[in-house]
Formats: sequence, C-alpha cells, structure tokens
Amino acid sequence: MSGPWTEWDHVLKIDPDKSLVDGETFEDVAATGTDAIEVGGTTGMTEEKMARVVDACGKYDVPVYIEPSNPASVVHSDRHDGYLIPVVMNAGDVTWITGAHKEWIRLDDDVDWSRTFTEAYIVLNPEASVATYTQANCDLEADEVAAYAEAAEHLLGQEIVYVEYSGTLGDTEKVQAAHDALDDATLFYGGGIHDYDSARQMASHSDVIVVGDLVHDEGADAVRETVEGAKDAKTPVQD
Ligand code: 1GP
Repeated sequence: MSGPWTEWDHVLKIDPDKSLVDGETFEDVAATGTDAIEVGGTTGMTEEKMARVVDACGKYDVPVYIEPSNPASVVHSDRHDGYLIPVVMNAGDVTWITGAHKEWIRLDDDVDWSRTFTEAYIVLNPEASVATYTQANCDLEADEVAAYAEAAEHLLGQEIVYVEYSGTLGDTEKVQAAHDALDDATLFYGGGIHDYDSARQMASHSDVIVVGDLVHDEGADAVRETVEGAKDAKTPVQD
C-alpha cells in the first residue's frame, strides 16, 4: 500500500459551500503547512462550486483531492491530484455504499481510475448532516467500530479508513479501537479539531487528522496550529 496519504499527518478539508474568513485567500489556506487539501462537503454541493475551489487551490504547492459527496459534484481537472470517493460502512441507505457510485460510473464517461481512490467512512456523530444524509447507524460500541475498520481493510480492501465525527470531537476510545484494528490501512480522523491540543490529541489516536470547519470559522492561523499539533504528535519524544 503506497498511497501518498501514508506520508500525511494533516488534511485540510474545504467545503465549497462555505466561505473563507474575511480577508483570507486560498493562498493563505494552502500555506498552513497542511499535507493535502480535500475539497468536499455534504450539503449544497454543485460542480460549479467544486470547480471554483479546485481552480483556486490547485495553483499552490500542496496536493488537492476532490471528495465528491454525489455524482453531480465531480470535477475533472488537471488542477487536482485525484478523487477520494467516500464509501460509508455504516450507512443505512445503500446509496452511500454502492448506489451513488454505480450511478456516477454509469453516467460519467471520463472516470480516471488511475487517480481514483476510496475512503471507508465510519460516521459516528448522529447530529452531523452526513449522518442524516446517509442514515448512518452511529450507535456503535468501540468493538463495533473496530470491526467496521477491520472489515473495510480486509474484506473490502480499503486503504483509507475514516472515522468521522464531523462537528464534534470524537470518543478517543473508539478512534483508538479503529486504529488498533488496522494493519496497513491509514486511519483518518475528522471532527471538532479546533486548536493545537485537540489536534495533537486526535493525531495520537490516528494516522491523519482532518480539519474542516475551523478554516471557515477561524481561518488559516488556527489551522496552522492544528498542523503543528498533528506534527508534534508524530515526533518521537527525545530522552
Ligand atoms: C468533516 O471530518 C471533517 O468531514 C472535519 O470535521 O468540520 O468538525 O473539522 P470538522
């Protein structure tokens, strides 16, 4: 397994349906030190909004991946490095396991398989719009989260498992359970990271932290602190 994400500690997720803070540009956002930018959101997504952010972010020296939440928001462009396609392990509506994927492939003649990868989501915040949207069963014990992670890696061959608490800081026991369950797959954690400490904490229970709302609510300086937290969590302690 050799996807670029195996080298990442921090991903910044930009929601094309939300604005940057006043006075900030995508150049500021790209200069936060994040390892990669994901462009995607759950609600209000269109191809136009996606294309605008991809065009703006793709000019800088940081990899950009689109994360389309539905087939209508897929953008083909040389400005991004690839496609990270969510598969929701605990979705109640199978649309979000294989149905939307089938429709995308049926309707899109230009799928670029060489740059297309999947993320196996385990959605755990019932208040998040992604939970409502996918009708996810978020009422899971740590051993169930671990089993979903193991199923993703070993039954479905997923290289990325993504524990998603979008909007709130997650239960570290459950995140760690997913982490412990994986052999080679990379564990992404996202949800509620808002400062150095929360970034460092969640980075110590996962491989890659994903920071989303903070860039829209607080801006690039706050994101930079989370990059430092993630990097420090991965730095071996010197005796
Ligand atoms: C959302 O996991 C990401 O998909 C990040 O969550 O917006 O809560 O940072 P936040």
